[in-house]
Amino acid sequence: MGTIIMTTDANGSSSDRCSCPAGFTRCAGRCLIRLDAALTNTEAQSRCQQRGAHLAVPRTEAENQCVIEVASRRLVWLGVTDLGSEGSSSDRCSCPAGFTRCAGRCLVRLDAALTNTEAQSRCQQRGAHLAVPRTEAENQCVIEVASRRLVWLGVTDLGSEDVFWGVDGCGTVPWWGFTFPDNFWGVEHCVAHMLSNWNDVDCRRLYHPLCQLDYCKETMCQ
Ligand SMILES: [Ca+2]
Repeated sequence: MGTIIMTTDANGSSSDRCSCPAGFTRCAGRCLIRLDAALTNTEAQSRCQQRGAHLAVPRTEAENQCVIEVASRRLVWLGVTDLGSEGSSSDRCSCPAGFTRCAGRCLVRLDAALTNTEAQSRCQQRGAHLAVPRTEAENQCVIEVASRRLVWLGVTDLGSEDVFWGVDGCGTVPWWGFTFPDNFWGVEHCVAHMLSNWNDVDCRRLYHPLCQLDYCKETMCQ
């Protein structure tokens, strides 16, 4: 028996920044992998969480086809149980250890001070990406988890000057501070979250990564 795990931070767009971690297959906007160990359901879920993922929960016909493909005729665990209440299913919308669940996202602030590229890479090692808040509630979550530190967000205008885009391949809803973005000295193409606002800054500055997992998203650019 194998297991399937899935993360939701890939996206159907053509952006090459929107890719799956090594070993995962990208399918219908998800990242899937079947692990070869034969495990109980609890062990399987735990193994997925170690990779920043969770047992797969297909919600569309396309996603179910992806599971069939990646399962490759093996018996696999899905992340659906009625352990919470007999007869009802739950997809265990929970966050991995260390992450805070807020507004349907899982967020964690890492303590290292890193460049934007290093910070994104550190998040990807946990199956996550730099945070891209899109609603007032999500911005409040960022403020809370950042806890008055300067943190990197997953938003840049590296693709096209002054067109700020999420590293998850989706557009953004900005919370710029007064007079920002100003592209100061012509080198500010990354976004840091400072107190409650966004500021465009040089990508080489050193801030804390604020990583986000999108466990409970129903659609990719929600
Ligand atoms: Ca810029």
